[in-house]
Amino acid sequence: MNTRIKQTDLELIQGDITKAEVDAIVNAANSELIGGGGVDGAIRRAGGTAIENACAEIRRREGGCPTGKAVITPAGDLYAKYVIHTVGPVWEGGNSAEAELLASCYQESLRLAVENHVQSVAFPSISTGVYGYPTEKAAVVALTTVKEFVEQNNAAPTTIQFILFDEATRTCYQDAQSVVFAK
Ligand code: AR6
Repeated sequence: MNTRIKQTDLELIQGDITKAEVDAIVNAANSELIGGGGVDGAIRRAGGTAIENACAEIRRREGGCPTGKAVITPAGDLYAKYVIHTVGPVWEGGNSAEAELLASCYQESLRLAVENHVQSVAFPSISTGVYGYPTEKAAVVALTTVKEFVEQNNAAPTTIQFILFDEATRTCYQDAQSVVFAK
């Protein structure tokens, strides 16, 4: 399902983000930038050592990446040119600024995309795996934040994809899309 916001096509797709034919893919990383499971493991396996080498350099230089922030590295063997690593919040019940931190992940990732002249970017569903953020809530935050960013930034990427791994996640994002774009 596609939605157009100003110059940007917003696409919800079910699939594997490592296969995305875009300029940059976003990784749901951890603060240490040390390879984990889920989408992080898949991206690092498919991208090869260039990603780990660049993450190691950021660890040495900056100590990692705080929750809600993002860093950018090359994408090694992937089709994409860049991986934008962002660190989502761990779900702790909803009263620990999880929504603000999750929104910040999308904002900071898109800010880095613009800075690096990225025209097309693909996001996974950040925080809704190992980090336990309820997917129906995360989907509303994700789509609202992306919509607002595009409305406020003329240089926003012209294609923004959400690549959702399973059908349940895709359904949550489609439902959220109906709510967010009905406003
Ligand atoms: N393509 C697209 N989405 C995927 C893929 C894939 N290849 N593989 C998994 N997903 P998670 P988090 C979905 O756990 O909750 C890691 O260990 C998955 O089904 O990857 O932010 C990191 O190192 C889910 O919908 O990320 C961190 O320690 C979504 O991606 C921690 O997990 C996010 O699930 C981050 O946890």
